[in-house]
Amino acid sequence: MEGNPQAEVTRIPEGAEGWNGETLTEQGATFSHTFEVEGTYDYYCIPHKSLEMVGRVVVGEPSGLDGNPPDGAVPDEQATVDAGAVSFDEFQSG
Ligand SMILES: [Cu+2]
Repeated sequence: MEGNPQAEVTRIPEGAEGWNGETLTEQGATFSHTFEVEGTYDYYCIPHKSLEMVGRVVVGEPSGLDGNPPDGAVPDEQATVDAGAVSFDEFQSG
């Protein structure tokens, strides 16, 4: 897949490929992506990027990403690993 022309910065591991899920319109719909390269991936929802709908996935060992992407705040890499999963509500209250 080619890079995302809307991305201000690309924060995925070196050698990893970007991805783009289709727009899900039905309640309960799902999308899956298999991460092939270890490291930290910061991503966002294209239509809601301006509302800071962003997220972070850590696969295996963190990449050492520092700070937040320009689109919004994401949980610390180690906190993400320690928690196993961090929901938006947990992140907001934590
Ligand atoms: Cu969204």
